[in-house]
Amino acid sequence: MFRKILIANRGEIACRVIWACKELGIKTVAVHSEADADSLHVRFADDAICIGPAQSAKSYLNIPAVISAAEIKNVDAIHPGYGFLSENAHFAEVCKACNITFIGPTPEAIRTMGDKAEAKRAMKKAGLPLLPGSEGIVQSEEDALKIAKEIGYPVIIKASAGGGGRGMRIVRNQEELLNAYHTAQHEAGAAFSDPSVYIEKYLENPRHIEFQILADSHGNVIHLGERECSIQRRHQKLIEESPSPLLTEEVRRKVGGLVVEACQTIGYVNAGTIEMLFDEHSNFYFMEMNTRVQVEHPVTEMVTGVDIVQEQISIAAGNHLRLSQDQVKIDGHSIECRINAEHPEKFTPSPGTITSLNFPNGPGVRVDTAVYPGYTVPPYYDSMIAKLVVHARTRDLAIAKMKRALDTTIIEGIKTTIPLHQKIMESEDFLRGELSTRFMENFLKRQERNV
Ligand code: MV4
Repeated sequence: MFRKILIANRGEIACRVIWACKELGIKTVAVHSEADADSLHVRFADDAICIGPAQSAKSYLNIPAVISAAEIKNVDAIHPGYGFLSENAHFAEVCKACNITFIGPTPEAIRTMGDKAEAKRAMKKAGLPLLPGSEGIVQSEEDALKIAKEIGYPVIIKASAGGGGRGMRIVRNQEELLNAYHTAQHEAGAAFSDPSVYIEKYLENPRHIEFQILADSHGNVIHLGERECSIQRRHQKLIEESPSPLLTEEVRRKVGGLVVEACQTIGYVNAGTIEMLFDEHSNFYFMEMNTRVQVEHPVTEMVTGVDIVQEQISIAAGNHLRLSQDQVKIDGHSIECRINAEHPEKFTPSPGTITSLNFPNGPGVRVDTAVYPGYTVPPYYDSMIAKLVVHARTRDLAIAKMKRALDTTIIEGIKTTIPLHQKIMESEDFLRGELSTRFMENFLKRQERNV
């Protein structure tokens, strides 16, 4: 096992990784920007080092600064968390060249999955179903017109270097296509310095369901079931749950088996998430693979009892998975609400000082956070300040517990998304488990009518 790990991240996920290291008996080194000197991850780590000014580009994204910190502190490995350098293939390569273990997949796997068109090609070859669409990137206007005509409208144009919904364009008829094609290319070029786009059939009302997998370096792969992530706004997830209210045990077993086989085929190692779209008939299609630990990993931990971050570390140290597929049992139901420092209606950031704070607790309640009373939420980073996670025997009981958890949370001094979550927990569609990617759109429309 490793002796000492550097955590190349901040906030709740840096704390989460430190929890795992402490339980595994591994020493930790925190890195922080000048704005984060008073952060909890700095307090909880055994050692800490400042790597630059507040701006992420000069600190948490600064590869030479992170690597220098790792060398100065003589660590064996780096855990990248999510965001920042976690899906940067070049960073994983630099770690390797410096004899530091990157806790994650190989640079090659990160690179393949980072190119969304390439990822689809690889996963199709490995046996996962795809939506009808272009094979790889669209090369010309003629190509775009021909593919769209073949698969039929509506279609969606996506940036190959994008992912998570940035730079997408829905096209409803041939007249709109070329305009959308050029706009999408332009946006992709500006945002990712890569104008490549691909086309696929647009599903009107799909569900976003993702499977968590774990793979060791000895060829063993397991899945930990799925997470339902359909409740999103501006392609930011708000609420996630596991299991999905839509999947039967039979479908879970079938899709789980397929994703495990696909990951075995491509030789994937470490934790990964297979994002799928499901239609109303439980047809499913591979969309993207995320090669990092995800924000919403706790709901999977709650229903399986598996510590995903500990497994990531153990796998990176060359150990075998600590459980087999038969030992994975999905027990009860878990829901996560992401609490953001935002105006709950306008969704604009609300940084500032937390003057009063109480988090819920009790059986089946987990809070992943890095804030404390008197903490000032800086304006430089993501606005998520806490994840409220509950676990209960059934979905209804989990919803009741989440309502109670939200009602007993106090965060004063800044605005948060708690009031929004409280309303969603009361909404008919949510209670019925009628979730789709249209959920928030419909919910917000109803809200407007009611005020
Ligand atoms: C789609 C889609 C419908 N058809 N792809 C991809 C990334 C995600 N953030 C949005 N994505 C979508 N891809 C096809 N072929 C619909 C969405 C989508 C969506 C997905 C999940 C949750 C909310 C969403 C809101 C709008 C669109």
